[in-house]
Amino acid sequence: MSLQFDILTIFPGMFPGVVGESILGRAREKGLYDVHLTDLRDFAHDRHRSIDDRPYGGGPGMVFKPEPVFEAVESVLGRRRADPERTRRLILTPEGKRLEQEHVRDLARAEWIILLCGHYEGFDERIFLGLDFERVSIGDYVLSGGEIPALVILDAVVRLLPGALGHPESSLQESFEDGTLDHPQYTRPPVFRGMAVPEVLLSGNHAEIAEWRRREALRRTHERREGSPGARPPQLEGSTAKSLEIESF
Ligand code: 6GU
Repeated sequence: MSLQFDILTIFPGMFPGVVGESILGRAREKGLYDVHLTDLRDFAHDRHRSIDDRPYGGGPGMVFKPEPVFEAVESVLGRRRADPERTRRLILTPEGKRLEQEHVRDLARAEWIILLCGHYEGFDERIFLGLDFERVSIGDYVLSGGEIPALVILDAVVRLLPGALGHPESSLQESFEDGTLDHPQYTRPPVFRGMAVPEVLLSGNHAEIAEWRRREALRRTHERREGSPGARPPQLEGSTAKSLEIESF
């Protein structure tokens, strides 16, 4: 059963390049998912195809009008049947709940994901009141629109679909899946410009390698995520990451 994305945007041209390449491109060729784009301007009511207007009460910027957005959403909803339990409606806005890997895992279980991309100063509030959408942000910084966040969600979700990655374990061993960042990786040569690969990785001792990787992952998580909003505290199991010695080259 393939996952269907519907993306509602005023910039449909931003999507085909990203969707056609790399893991997203291969997964789409394999039929693991598909994307349907809807141009919000097709639902404008005037000959200038305007979808935004000045805010009541004054102030800078423009606001998405309710009529084109409601009609575009209703048109998309009318086009297919899906289990409502497995249908997710997301509005991309910096005021949304910050996206985390746990949320991505949950989205990967859906059969239909509708992404509505915002712009300007935001949406007329009646869009939130009248349409049942979750507000999602991809982090605490401001982007010029919801298209790149929609692509971020698409990428994060599709790579979790069974068959999207070369090795089924790949997505389980990486950052965030167990609440920690990934450990350092090395490949050949063993010494590059005076920097040596840590001895333990060349030892062939799988237990010691696993232990080293676990320790390094915890240390990175501690150093880079401790105290930052949204970080999950690493499981330090008897030692503190700070007291671990820095491996030198
Ligand atoms: Cl979802 N939209 C915009 N415009 N900016 C953002 C964002 C979304 N998430 C983080 N910054």
